[in-house]
Amino acid sequence: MKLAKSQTSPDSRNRSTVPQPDRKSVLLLVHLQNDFCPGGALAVVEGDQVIPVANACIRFFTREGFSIVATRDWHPENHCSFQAQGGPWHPHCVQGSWGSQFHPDLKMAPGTLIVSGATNARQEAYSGFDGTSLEERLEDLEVQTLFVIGLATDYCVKKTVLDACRLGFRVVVLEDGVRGINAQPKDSQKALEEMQAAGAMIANSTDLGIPR
Ligand code: VGL
Ligand code: ZN
Repeated sequence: MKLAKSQTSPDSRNRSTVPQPDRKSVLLLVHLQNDFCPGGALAVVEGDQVIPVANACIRFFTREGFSIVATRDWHPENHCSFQAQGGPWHPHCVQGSWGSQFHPDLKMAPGTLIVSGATNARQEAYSGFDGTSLEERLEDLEVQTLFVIGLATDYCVKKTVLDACRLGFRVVVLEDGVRGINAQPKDSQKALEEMQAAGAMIANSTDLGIPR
């Protein structure tokens, strides 16, 4: 029997080209912390809108028994990233502060591995791999593919994804699950293009067949 063309929706066609999560995948949640959401010290416009996307992915990865890792920006209060020390940013994500806590609507799953970054006061660190055990932890889990959600697209998401590509991981950035600072209006778009040029795939959480 011949199938009518209309039986292949654009959505299902796209889905087949996006890697689907499996046992060797990890959901990587980058800096879903209060200070990067509206009301926070370094608020990203619509930063909180990625939380429901993250929650849908968390539910799916948890149900399937796949790994989840959450990075957090975790600065000592005298960090070189802050203006008082000559850095570019207002103080944010100071260890233990309200702003450093994960967004209250984030449904963090038990067993989520938390990786704290930028803990060395004298060193800026935007990538989750920089000065952390993230690479070793992913290797322990035999991870091949990273599905990435988080804040901010043009800083920590970008640097983390570029490192992951360089380290040989397959990387899928979920575009509906990231938002950027956009100090310059097109920074987030440029960041996505840079990540794609480095080998990352840009997809949508709806490409993963995750129920919403
Ligand atoms: C970030 C600026 C300063 C980020 C962290 O998470 O993208 N941006 N610290
Ligand atoms: Zn920071």
